Amino acid sequence: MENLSSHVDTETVVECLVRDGAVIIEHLAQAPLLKVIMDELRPHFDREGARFQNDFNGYQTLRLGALLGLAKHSADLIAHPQVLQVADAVLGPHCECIRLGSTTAIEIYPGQPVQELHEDDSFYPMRIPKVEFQIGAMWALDDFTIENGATRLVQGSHWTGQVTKNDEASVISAEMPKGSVLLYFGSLLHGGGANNSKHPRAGIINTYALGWLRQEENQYLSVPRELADSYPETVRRLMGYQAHGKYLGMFPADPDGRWYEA
Ligand SMILES: O=C(O)CCC(=O)C(=O)O
Repeated sequence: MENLSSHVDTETVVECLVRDGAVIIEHLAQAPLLKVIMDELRPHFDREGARFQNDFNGYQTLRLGALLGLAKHSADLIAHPQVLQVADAVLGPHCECIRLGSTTAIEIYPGQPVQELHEDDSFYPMRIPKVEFQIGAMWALDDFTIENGATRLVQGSHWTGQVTKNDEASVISAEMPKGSVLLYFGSLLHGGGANNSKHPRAGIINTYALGWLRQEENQYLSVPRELADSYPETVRRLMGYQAHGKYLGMFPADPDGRWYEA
């Protein structure tokens, strides 16, 4: 898997992603933005983060979902232009527009063992040859190291890739500096690493899916309408306030006026 610089062109990122199922772009977000987001998340993590603990998520891990309802500045990562360009390039040929799937903040504490390897898109009950349904963008809010639980993955294990699945021997760790983003296909085997350090490791995973698929998180019911309306148009469209093509999800206030064309 490649660790690319933030000056890389979209074509190169896509090439690596399609080949390996995952790719890192380093230093794409600046420290002040990450701090603001973490400050917004902190009270929610402390109040609610443990509610999501279970065998899969871990018992030494705090999690939060539906981030647009909790941390306004998470929108800057969700609608990061370089990430959206990659998502559009990969998913765009198979849909009219892409949509946000889920938004999850994950803080892995010391003592957390490895998470089971899994595919993020396994709730979709079928596959279409040569089509990836989803891309994940894992933002490092701290440096990600093998010691503190960097995301583990099986390079090439994606649906359109080459590697036989469940190959624990070929697991690699997505080590990356704070502010970097790991882009990976929804069908790629991956999971959180064990945190053997003395400090928590925080990250945010935003997923993007083909626009005609049901979104993993229901943005309409998770984010109050006034708050949704306060986001820039790109974010609102990603949330689903936009029909897919002329008919799917049509509604009177469609930003392209398609309700009246239907
Ligand atoms: O925290 C991580 O590094 C990955 C977490 C993950 O893949 C998940 O919870 O679905």
